[in-house]
Amino acid sequence: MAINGKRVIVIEEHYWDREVASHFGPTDAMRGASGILERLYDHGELRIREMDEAGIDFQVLSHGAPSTQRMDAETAVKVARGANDRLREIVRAHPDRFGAFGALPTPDPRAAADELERCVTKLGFQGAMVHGPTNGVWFDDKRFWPIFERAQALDTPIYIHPAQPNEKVAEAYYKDYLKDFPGLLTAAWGFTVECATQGIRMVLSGVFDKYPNLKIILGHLGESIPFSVWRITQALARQGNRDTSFSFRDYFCRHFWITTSGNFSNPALLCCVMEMGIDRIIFSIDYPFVPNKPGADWIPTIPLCSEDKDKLLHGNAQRLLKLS
Ligand code: GRE
Ligand code: ZN
Repeated sequence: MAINGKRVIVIEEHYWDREVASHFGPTDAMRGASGILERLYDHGELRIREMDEAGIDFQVLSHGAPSTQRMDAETAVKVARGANDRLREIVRAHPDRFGAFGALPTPDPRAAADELERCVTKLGFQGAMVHGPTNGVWFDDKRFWPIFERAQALDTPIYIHPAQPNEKVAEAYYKDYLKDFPGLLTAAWGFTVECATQGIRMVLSGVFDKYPNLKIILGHLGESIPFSVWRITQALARQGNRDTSFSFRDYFCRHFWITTSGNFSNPALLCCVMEMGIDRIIFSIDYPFVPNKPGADWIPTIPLCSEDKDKLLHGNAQRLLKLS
């Protein structure tokens, strides 16, 4: 294992749980796409073989979108618990190769906070992942703050992953192109717009003033926020806004970590390094939606020194997720 002699830890690597998936409609993205479903449902052999072929040592597993954000409260609590128990067994079968981010039943925020604690303290997970708004409610809404309070108390990060945008957005923004380019709704753009909005709203909500040690992870090189952080910061501090000394940048660079999932671009990575610093950037693939090989092949081409590559490929993840 290892690439260029370096240990490789990746943290946005998806699987599907059959019970969670049984609650989705048949139109959800990637259903039936060739090779993807097989890999989402492979929790061992094929996955590990493809990790070995690419030189990936350790995957932190998480459910692929969508997840328990789109269920009623009672169902979400039951399904998340079961899925997390099964995820623990997947990790237990290969503890040297897998870690986990749990699913949270955010439709019942207090239960979600308790489930986060159970994931970390009882199941040994590294944190949790949430996929898109919860039944249309953005994650920065105060009703979800008990989850952030618990995350801070546990010193565990929450990974905010995109999900398919809501139907009104899809209709207004994307519909006429979806027949030819269904990817526009998801990874090409729809995911990015919604998840970047989520990240920006988190900063505006004041949740980081209430919980000053709260840690958030965004994938896909920060859902494009690093590219725009100067402009966002400047525009939110112009006259007419609440507070002309408000610094979006300070909150973003203090509370957010980003991963390279599905975004293996040197110019984009260097932009992120320049805006956020190398200590907040974690290599990831987004398997199986993105195959391992292009990510592994990218590594030798990254124009960073060896020490910074160590941080990117394992050091930052080890520190944030308390991994060895
Ligand atoms: C992803 O994680 O990249 C993803 C999903 C679900 C559908 C498409 C997709 O989780 O790219
Ligand atoms: Zn993903």
